[in-house]
Order: sequence, then C-alpha cells, then structure tokens
Amino acid sequence: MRFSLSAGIALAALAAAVFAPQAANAACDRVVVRKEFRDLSSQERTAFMNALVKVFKSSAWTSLSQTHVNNAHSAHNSPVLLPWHRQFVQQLQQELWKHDASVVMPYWDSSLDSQNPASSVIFNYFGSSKQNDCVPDGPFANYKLAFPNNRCLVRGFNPTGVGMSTFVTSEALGQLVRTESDYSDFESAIEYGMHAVVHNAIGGSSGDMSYMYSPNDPIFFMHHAFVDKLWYDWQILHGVNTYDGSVNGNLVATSDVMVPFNVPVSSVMDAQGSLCYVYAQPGASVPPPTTTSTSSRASNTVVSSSSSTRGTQGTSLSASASTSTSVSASSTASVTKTATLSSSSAASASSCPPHRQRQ
Ligand SMILES: [Cu+2]
Repeated sequence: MRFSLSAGIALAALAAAVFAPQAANAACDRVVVRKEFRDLSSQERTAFMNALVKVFKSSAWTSLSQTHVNNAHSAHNSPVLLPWHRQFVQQLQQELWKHDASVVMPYWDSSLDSQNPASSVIFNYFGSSKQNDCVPDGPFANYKLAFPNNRCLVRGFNPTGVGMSTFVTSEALGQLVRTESDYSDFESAIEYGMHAVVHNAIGGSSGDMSYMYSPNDPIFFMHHAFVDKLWYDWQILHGVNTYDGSVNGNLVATSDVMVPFNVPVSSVMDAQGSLCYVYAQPGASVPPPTTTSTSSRASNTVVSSSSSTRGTQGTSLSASASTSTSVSASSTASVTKTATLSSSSAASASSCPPHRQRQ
C-alpha cells in the first residue's frame, strides 16, 4: 500500500497512528524510544557514553567489527543492507544493556550538520580528527583497538572542515523518503548516497569509517541508527513489510536468512513489534515538499512540535528547511545522482574487505 502525502502534517498524523509508542505488545517487555543524540538529556547522554566506552574497550567491540568484515559481501550492495544493519545496531544495543539497562541507542541525524560536518557537535563527544591519524581527543583516544590489528582509532577529515564533503541535507533525504516508493531503489539511493557520503567524509583516505572495519569507529553505529531511522520513516509511508529487489539476479524475500544472525529479514521489518523500539519524531526526517511556502513551513512546525520529546532538533530541522532554498530543487533524481557520483568516485571499491565506499 502506498500513500501519497503532500504535507508534513499528514505524515505526522499517519506516523502517530501507525508508529506511536504503545503499550508493549506480547513480544516486548518494553518499547524504548531512540532519540537524536542532541535530544538526549545530559543524564541520558552521559549514561549512553559511559556504556558505549565500556563496550568499546571490551572484546565485544572486536567481535562487532569482525562480524561486519566477515559478512561484508552478503550485507552490502544488496537490499538486505537495511535489515542487516538494523539487526547489527541492535547487537550494540544488547551490549549496551549489559552495562546499563537504562541506555537506549540514539541516532545521529547527520543531515542537521550537512553544510558544516566538521563542526558537528557529535565530535565534541566522540572526539575530533587529526586527519588520517589517531583520534586526538575524547573518550576513544589513546586506546588500541585489537582489530584488524593493534591500532588506534583513525578519522580522516581535516578538523577545520577543509576538503570535507558536505552531507546530504534533511530536505533531500525527506524528498527521497517521501517520493521513492520502490524499496530496492530507496535502499540503493541510501546506501550509495548519504550512507556512503558520511562514511567516506569521516573516514577520509585512511580512517576506519572508510573501510569494512568501520564499526571500529563508534560513530558508525550513530550513523547506521540514522540510516535505520530513515528506513523506519520510509516504512511509515510505504509499508512496514515492503521488501523487494534482487541480488545477482535472484529475488530477495523477507524469508531470507541473514548471516550470521541466523534470523530472517522478516524478524526485523517491524522495529516496534519485533525489536521493541520506536524512533522519537517519526517522520521528522521527512520535511514537507520543497515549495517553501508559509503553509509548508507551518506544516513542518507541526511535525516538529508533534512529539512531547521534541528537543533542539525540531528547531534545526525547521531552520534547515527554511534556509536551504538552494537545495530545494533537489529531487529524487539528484539524490540518486549524488549517489552515483559518490559511488563512482570510489570505483576502487572493487574488493572487500577492506574496501572503501560501501560500508
Ligand atoms: Cu555495513
């Protein structure tokens, strides 16, 4: 079933109807709410970072990174990327819960930092970059990772932002989520577009994020939680069980078993019903259509204020929607073009692991 929505308010209403947090169903003891990193309270953020650092400095982190490398081929360049990484992010959530049951995996909406990525607040908490050298500060500095060899965590961007490519804007992402009704086309546009752009902008030429051992960098999970949120928003519009496409000429199905998790794709299609989480601000990454009329801004405001947990993000999204006139012409086609360009710019990604671009 497909919906054709022309205003954010309609999306907000639909989102509320379909994905509003409800009493936990039979499969869930509780349904947790994943928030944008900036929307966490300082208490929530501290608890999350503390638990994250504990996992980072444990053998569990090595296992996560190895899992990603060992399944690089089956988990990427395929419609399964979204469900596979949904399950993978959930693996980290499970590890976090071993240290603090109150911690809920947040996401990083990189589109809020699209025009000046290097100055994102995320780096205030996750450490900065020394341009293809060890991360110089923050809780992940001065620590040797065990995989793929004894090494520090590396990011590749210039901390001044010089040479760092911009990220895909909220508006372009919203356009994609709203208008691309075909699952496999949506998946491709995400995988080779915003997904790859963020990986490679942060990883640069030798940073972890540019390689298949990208889960070494905790930002990987923040980024993939946002990728997951975009899919979640897409599912609200285009169907929670919509899944199609092919790999090497073979059609995919929700009955496909994901390696190495040994669970079918169908087991993660419904984030709320099966994995027991929802996203705060469902649909917030889907600003209204790009005719920046007063009415559409008003609709966006409604979307932003529709949740009781609204933090600073609504303001940022609204600001981004109203100031990005220059990108308001961006269409699905241009998103796809971006994807194609960024994909071809790393044409060296012919072998994996490790390889660039398609993490
Ligand atoms: Cu990946």
